[in-house]
Order: sequence, then C-alpha cells, then structure tokens
Amino acid sequence: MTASDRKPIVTVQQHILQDQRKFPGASGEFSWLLSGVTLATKMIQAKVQRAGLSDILGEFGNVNVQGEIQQKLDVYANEVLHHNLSVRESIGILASEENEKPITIKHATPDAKYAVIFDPLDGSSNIDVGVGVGTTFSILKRPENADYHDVDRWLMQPGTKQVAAGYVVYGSSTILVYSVGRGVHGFTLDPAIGAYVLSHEDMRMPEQGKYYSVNEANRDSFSAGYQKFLDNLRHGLNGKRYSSRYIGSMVADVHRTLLKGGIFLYPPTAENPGGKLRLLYEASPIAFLVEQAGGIATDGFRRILEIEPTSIHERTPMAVGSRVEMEELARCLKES
Ligand code: AHM
Ligand code: MG
Repeated sequence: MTASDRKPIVTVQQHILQDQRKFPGASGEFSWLLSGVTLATKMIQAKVQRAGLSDILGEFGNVNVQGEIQQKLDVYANEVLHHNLSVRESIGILASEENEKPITIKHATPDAKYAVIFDPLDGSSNIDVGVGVGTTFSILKRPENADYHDVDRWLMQPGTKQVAAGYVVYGSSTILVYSVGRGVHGFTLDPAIGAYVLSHEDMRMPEQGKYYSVNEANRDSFSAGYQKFLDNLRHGLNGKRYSSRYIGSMVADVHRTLLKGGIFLYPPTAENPGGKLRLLYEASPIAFLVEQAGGIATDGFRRILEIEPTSIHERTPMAVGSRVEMEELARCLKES
C-alpha cells in the first residue's frame, strides 16, 4: 500500500468543520464550543488513566445533590468541563449532575446562544476497579423568544430540541461519539498525537443484537411487563439466543449496545420508582444518539426525546436499543 492509497486521518475538529461547510449557516462558534468539550475530555481521560497511580482514588468527602458521595475524579471532571466551557463566548449556561443549580456565565449577552448540560463522570463507582467510565453531554439552544435571564426556558426543553449530544467512554481506548442530528460518528483518541481520530463513521445499530444489559439484581421489583420481556429474551427472540452484559457504567453499556445492537435498560425499581437515570444529561443525549443511529429510546412507553422536563435533576426509566428488542419490550409492557 502506498501513502496515497491510505485513507487520510480525519480528526474530530476537521470533521465538524467539514460538516459545517456542507451546511451553510452553521457557524464556526459551534465548533469552538465543541472543542471545549473535546479538550476537557482529553484532560479527564489523562486523569482517569493515572487514577491508580496518584492519590486521586477515593472519596472527596462531599455528598452531591443526588445524595451520592462524590469521588475526587467526579469533582475534577466537573471542574475541567466548567473551566474549558466557561471561556467559550457562545455558552450562556452550564448545568451538571454535580451541581445543584445551573451556572450562568455570559447568559445575558447576545453572543450566548447555547446551554451545555453534562454528567462529568458517569459510572464513577467503577473508577476504583479499573472499569470504563464516561462523560455525557447535551447542547441546547436558547429559544428564540426566551429572555436571557429565563434559565428555565433555556434548560427545560425536550430532547428533540438538542442541537448536539454525545459521550466519551474512557475504556480500553477513549472514544468520543457525537451527533449534531446528521448521523452519529465515533472518534478514538490517538494518545500518540493527542487527537480524536475518526474511527466509526455513520454508526448504525443492528436491527437485532445478542446482548441485553440490565441490573438483574433488581429484577424482583420490576413490573410484570419487564419481567416477561426478560423471560422472553432468555428463551430467545426470532431464534436468536441472548447473553447478558452489565458493567454498571451507562456510557460503556450503551456504547456496546450502539455497536453490537441489543438493549440496555434501567426500569423503575422499588428503590427508584421513577427510574434512576437523569433525563437531561443522561437519558436525553443517549436517546438522541441511539435514534440517530437507527435505534429506539423510550421510558417504556414514551419516546425519551419527547418528555417535557420539569427540573434539572429529574429521573426517568430508560430503555434504548435495536428495533427488534425495543418492539418486544413495548409489546410486553402494553400487554401486562
Ligand atoms: P452515576 O451518574 O452516579 O454514576 O449513576 C449512573 C449510573 C449509570 O452509569 C449506571 O448505568 C447506573 O448508575 C448503575 O446503577 P446500578 O448500580 O443501580 O445498576
Ligand atoms: Mg451519571
């Protein structure tokens, strides 16, 4: 193979700029905004990689708004995202799983058009054991007629209004997956050059997979419909047998589901009757990506993307996956 036969390397930055050229009207400010996310996630991955070497492991000592003990890396990841994003003049508001209230930056200036909502380090209970964790982000635009100061109007928008969403999974490699509503693309961080390089162009979910992913320890408190669904999968669907895979880091479990098909679900449980995952910064961006890749994302009954949020940290049941498994789930829930 000669050098000219080789496919050129496309970095995430190039990809965003090329995409914007195809769609005149899209402005460079948006790629500048996304570069804040990519830089922050490179900094987070550098810390995650060294987690076992430094004194970064362990609890920070605080309890966050969800009542969970914050990990040092949660705090670091949150700070890094705030630091990098707050210098992007197009961003007016930041909201994070780790902060009770949204943080307004330059929201009262005409340049500030976007709100970025994120979970800085999802699955952080896995940090101490070397298992993959992730960052999720969702980007919303200030509604045309919303007052600059009306923070709720910026943030309380259904997932259909997202202008971009994505995640980074810090696993055996670090992979950024994002969409601006024109397909889903994945980029693997090349540590040698410090750049995210296009590795998964136009990701499409298979129609059916072979894995289901759920915390089965909660099974006794699932409703009859969910239990029936899991029974059906165990007996096989369309002649296909299933295996279970559940890491306990949503981003890693969803990443596998996007690539291999199947289903990831977190149904209502006795402990979390309204679901465990957070609508705005976990379920919404994931649902956006899954739909863009040809999959389906619901709370069991409704499209996640159509749920009208009422508070920043609200939770929702969530099921995302391939068409065959998601249709079977809908059928089981309807009949039960
Ligand atoms: P976190 O944002 O506090 O890390 O919680 C979300 C995580 C998800 O990554 C994961 O899917 C789920 O919680 C695991 O919960 P459980 O241990 O109840 O199965
Ligand atoms: Mg989380």
